[in-house]
Amino acid sequence: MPDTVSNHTQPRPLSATDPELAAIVQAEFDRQQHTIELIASENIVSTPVMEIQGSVLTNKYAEGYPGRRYYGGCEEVDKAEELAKKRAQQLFQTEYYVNVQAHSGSQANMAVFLAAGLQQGDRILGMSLDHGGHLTHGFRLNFSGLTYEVASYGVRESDQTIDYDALAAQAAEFKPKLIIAGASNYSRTIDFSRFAQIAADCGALLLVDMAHIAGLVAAELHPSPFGYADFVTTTTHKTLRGPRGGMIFTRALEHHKKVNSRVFPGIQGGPLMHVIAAKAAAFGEGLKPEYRHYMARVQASARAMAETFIDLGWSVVSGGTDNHLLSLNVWSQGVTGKEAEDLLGEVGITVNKNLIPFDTQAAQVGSGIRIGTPAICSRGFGVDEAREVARLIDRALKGREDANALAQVRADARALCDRFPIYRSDS
Ligand code: DSN
Repeated sequence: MPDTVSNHTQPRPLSATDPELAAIVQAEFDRQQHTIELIASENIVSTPVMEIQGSVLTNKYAEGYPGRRYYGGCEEVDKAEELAKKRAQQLFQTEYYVNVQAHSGSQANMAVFLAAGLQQGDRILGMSLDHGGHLTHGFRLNFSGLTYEVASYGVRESDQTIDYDALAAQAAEFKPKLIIAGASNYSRTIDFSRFAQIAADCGALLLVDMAHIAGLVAAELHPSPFGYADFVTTTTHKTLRGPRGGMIFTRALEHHKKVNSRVFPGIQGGPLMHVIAAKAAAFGEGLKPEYRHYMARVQASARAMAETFIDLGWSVVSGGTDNHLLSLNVWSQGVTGKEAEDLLGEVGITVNKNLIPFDTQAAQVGSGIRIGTPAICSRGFGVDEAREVARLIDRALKGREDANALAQVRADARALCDRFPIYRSDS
């Protein structure tokens, strides 16, 4: 039938327009509402961040940068992008230049590699994925590993922390053009001043990818990379509790100009203006004292979980945590990472399996699980609840052969979630 009169912008519930998708969204909401979310890179955004991403800003094309767009009608989205940039600088107390258009952390890093002038086959030095690094820091199947010649550094076997002396020797020998600091599964404080010295000594540029710890940096609970790094990248959806996306800071104006042109038109087209505005909203929330309290709770809760696991006889990689995550060596009690991930999923606790340093298991199995506290703390958990979650994990893994014990853990996990609902209508 020809569509001559209908106006599809008039509000109608999704359940009426697309019941199939409405059911998927509802089921995902129920999953998040009733499970304990411990994936360290996830979080639960505020209602303003959620609302802005679903706003009319999603309709706007705005290739280019504020004041220099390739489309008309960009006056309002220009203001949103400028606000995001200004708040980003305020949040990290920095005068570094900032690009808030990167669609993701991977694209932020790709733009930096291009802006740093790396040519195919040039050398980069990043943390090994097996030791807690990140795909875009040189993993052989990622663009970074496929394009550049990569050397990887790792942690010391004795204490499972970064071996800066070995790193310095490796950098002096390998002579990379770019050194990357930052990780996705490393629970200890990173010494950016040492990284900067090592980079200076071998003539490399320094990229700090602070994606995991950005919230701790903003809250001054982890030393800042600003003042040390040539480039700082981050995602905006992990500890920063914003929309999914990336962002790039640069110390030098020359690098900033290159980053801008490598992001657009280099690797991206139109920026996601609804996401950029939601980034501004998240950074605004990050500037409030409540956010600092939240991040302190995230850090204290991770510490409390690590202590509880150790008290219960488990081994924690590096013996504890300084940040928002810990890496639990489940193989220390005869459970593989995959078994633990699957088993915990069945009792309503979501984690991801991970390799631990010097792991002997295959990557798809792993000896560890990564546990992060940002999402549980966003729904209101604190140190007491975090300890309770550690005890639930302990009960599930140790009681894995006992269906009654597992059923009890599932009921207790659900009851804990019920005490801290997300997106309540009365909040
Ligand atoms: N994949 C992300 C993580 O889980 O840490 C990193 O980008």
